[in-house]
Amino acid sequence: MAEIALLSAILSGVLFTPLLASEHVVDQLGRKFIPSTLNVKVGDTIRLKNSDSFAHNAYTDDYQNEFDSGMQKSGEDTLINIKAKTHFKVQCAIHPEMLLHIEVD
Ligand SMILES: [Cu+2]
Repeated sequence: MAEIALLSAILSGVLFTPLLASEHVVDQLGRKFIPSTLNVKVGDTIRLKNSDSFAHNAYTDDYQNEFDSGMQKSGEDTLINIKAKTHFKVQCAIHPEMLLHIEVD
């Protein structure tokens, strides 16, 4: 019976999904998100780096993937956890020209 429960858990993706979750890296450099578009999956993480010599404050208005880095100093990393299947934008509160499109499959 334990084998059947394990097998059905694997088939339903309960155990499989975490193994497939991956981390994507996006840099903030020259007041740009690099890359500026990204395809990810629910459960993935985006590591947002800051290679500029000044601070950024990345955030999104998307309520399903709510995120606000606060003041992110030069050289610091911040993580975005992908929770919902949607297309959303990440912007910088300090530099309005910065735009990152994230498509969640
Ligand atoms: Cu910025």
